[in-house]
Amino acid sequence: MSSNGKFIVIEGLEGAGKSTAIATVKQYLESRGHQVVCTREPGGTPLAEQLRTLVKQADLQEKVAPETELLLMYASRVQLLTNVIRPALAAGNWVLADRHDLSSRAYQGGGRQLGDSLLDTLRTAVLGDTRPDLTLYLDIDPAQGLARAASRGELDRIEQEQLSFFQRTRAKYLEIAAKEPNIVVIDAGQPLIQVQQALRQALQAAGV
Ligand code: T5A
Repeated sequence: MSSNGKFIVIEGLEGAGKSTAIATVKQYLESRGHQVVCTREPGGTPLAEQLRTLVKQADLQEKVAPETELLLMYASRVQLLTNVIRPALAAGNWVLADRHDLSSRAYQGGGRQLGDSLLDTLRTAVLGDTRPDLTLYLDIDPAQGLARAASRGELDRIEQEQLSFFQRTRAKYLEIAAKEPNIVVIDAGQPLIQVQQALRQALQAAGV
């Protein structure tokens, strides 16, 4: 927990509606007088954006090992935490993040089936005591989310994974959310207007 600004994260599978949710939450926070800094992961700094391009690249001529993928995500995250998130919180801004550490736990821990101990070691080393105050997880059936993502055009390397990968990822998201009280599950399969209402209710319930 930060004693200055607060750190809010939006999570979910591809096509869950994270970009749309960011706009809703940003407007809500700004209407309450908060200065909001938006981030995305992987990415959000010049080096981290290069890592994002690499990790999403679909036409690599080699297999990407799950551990490589995980380390690239955390390399990007260290840059963002160090150069953007911590300075913004310390300056009293609120940080609104499009994905953060929970994505690695769900995609690499659940989807890629990497062990908890590797994830826990990296999390401890990279995050320190910078943890989200609130995470809004947009839960969607993977087939529905991927259909939304596919309607926008070409799929990146991760989006080209089998449905079973996204089913494992979703199961991990839900498993973690059931255990951690600062993660709120929002049904993202509803019409947009209802998702937006659920987001505002979750923010109100959290006292934001
Ligand atoms: N990744 C990331 C990891 O594996 N590990 C990690 O640690 C991290 C940080 C990042 C990729 O990297 C992986 C996960 C990802 O594969 P990304 O671009 O950040 O990639 O994430 P995506 O999930 O691919 O982003 P998308 O843009 O696909 O998803 P969004 O933002 O959730 O979806 P959005 O808001 O653009 O909406 C998609 C479409 O659906 C419509 C929207 O209008 C849009 O057309 N829509 C709705 N339609 C009907 N009803 C609703 N309720 C709707 N909400 C949105």
